[in-house]
Amino acid sequence: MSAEAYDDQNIFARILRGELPAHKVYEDDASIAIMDVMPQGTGHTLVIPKTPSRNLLDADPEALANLIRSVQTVARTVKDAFEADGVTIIQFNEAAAGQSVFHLHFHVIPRFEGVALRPHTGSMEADDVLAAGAGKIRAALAGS
Ligand code: DGP
Repeated sequence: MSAEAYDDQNIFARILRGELPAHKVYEDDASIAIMDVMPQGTGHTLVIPKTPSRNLLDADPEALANLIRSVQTVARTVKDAFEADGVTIIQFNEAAAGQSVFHLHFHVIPRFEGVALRPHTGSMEADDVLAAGAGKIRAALAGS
């Protein structure tokens, strides 16, 4: 397999197939959003397309266009849900750039004045904290 091939055994592909659990907060025809288990900040959410691609570089442009709409929806929702001052969007392409799961995804991270991001792929968050955050996002989506 070449370094740039898509491997359908990656963690997000398995979550999309329902083979692994996740705190899912959003779903539409093209994407899901789940809580990141190693959050860089409160409410760190991942938006993941259902269409397989390794990252942005090999993604179908139409799928990307659909995905960015979901990213905007989730960004607006998490900003409201956590009463954040801003939202950081991050997306890594290949290991050299910091990518560790090779299925395209966007990081959506609520930001608060004076609060720095925690390290990328740092420590695992407690499951009850993730569940509570997911509940807030679902409630905000239901109210929007
Ligand atoms: P990256 O590929 O570098 O953009 O980061 C992948 C992110 O995915 C990282 O923030 C940690 C997170 N992550 C890794 N494994 C899992 C998992 O099994 N479930 C969830 N929800 N997130 C994961």
